Amino acid sequence: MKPRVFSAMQPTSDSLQLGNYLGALVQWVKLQDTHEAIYSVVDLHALTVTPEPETLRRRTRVTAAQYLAAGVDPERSLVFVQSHVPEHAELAWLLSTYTGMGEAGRMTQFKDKSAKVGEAGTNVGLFTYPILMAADILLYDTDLVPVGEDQRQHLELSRDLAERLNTRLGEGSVVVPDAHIVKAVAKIYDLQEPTKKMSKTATSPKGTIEILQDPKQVAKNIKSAATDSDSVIAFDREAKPGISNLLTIYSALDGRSVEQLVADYEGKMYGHLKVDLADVVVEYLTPIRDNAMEWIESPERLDSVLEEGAAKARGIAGQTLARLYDRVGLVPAAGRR
Ligand code: ATP
Ligand code: LTN
Repeated sequence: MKPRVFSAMQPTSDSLQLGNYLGALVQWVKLQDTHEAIYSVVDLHALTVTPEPETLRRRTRVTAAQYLAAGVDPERSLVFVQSHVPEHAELAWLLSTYTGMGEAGRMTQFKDKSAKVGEAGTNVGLFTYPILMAADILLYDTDLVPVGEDQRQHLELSRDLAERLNTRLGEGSVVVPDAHIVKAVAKIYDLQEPTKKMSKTATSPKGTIEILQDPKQVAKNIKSAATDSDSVIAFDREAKPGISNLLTIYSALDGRSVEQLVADYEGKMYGHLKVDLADVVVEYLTPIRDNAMEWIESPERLDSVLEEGAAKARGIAGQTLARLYDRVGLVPAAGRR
């Protein structure tokens, strides 16, 4: 039997951004060759930012379309919407009773996001978000979770919870998952503020490269990326974050190593590199965007992939939840596996 991989993204935007793609999605596609893969659009997580209902529905489908367009193959992998598998919310409740207040309170993403919206705008769902994420992972006896660097702490919590369940409820309760974080692309930075991570929900759209964006805008954003005032093309994360980020993106898409790119651009100006990189990115994203549009324009085909994915996911999730409900001492419900 192949080891299992699980990962997910929130439908919080009308397009994924290049960091989602390079940090996570590229790995998702690769891992299909060696793993049994399960990928979800986590709409319940997205509720923590209280989206408009129609917006959330649209973004859920658009996010799934981008998984498929990027190369997630529904013949080999399961793709489904989190809320279609009710076991996620059920296991999250169980896990919340195994999570310490202090433990949950240490999550830096909660601290950052709640600081941004202020106490009045912060809901309890934002606080328990990492517990729902642990439920997503543990339901599928997941071995490997491909994510970007920002998810490392959440993954640690999932591992701690898994180990705790195995200690308290007996070995074999759940599989302890490993994070799969590819260092070179684990954190793609904002083009305008290259010390902050690129994000779908960034305040300045000029700092983001969106997968579904108009190619002209993509090129414009790259050409106006913030770089330092000297003009030597070199990789130095601390001293030259802007150009280093562009080199990282360039290398990931073009196949040349960062060292090779630095050698190839010796004596050239930042402008040269930006113009070339804009071409590379546009050329790379065009077929993905076209493919995503095809999926978006055939919602029945997309929904049928999601329906089949959810049915199969429920089969696995139901077994895990039944095992854990039994081990914690719940009386089995009639008709429940
Ligand atoms: P939001 O702005 O809604 O927080 P996001 O753009 O940060 O969204 P997520 O849905 O939180 O995206 O992340 C989906 C996946 O993409 C995760 O595995 C995450 O680690 C990865 N990821 C997100 N941003 C980056 C980035 N800038 N570089 C590398 N990986 C990233
Ligand atoms: N929190 C993740 C999204 C996410 C996830 C998961 C990732 C929810 N559940 C399970 C991997 C495995 C994020 O990227 N913000």
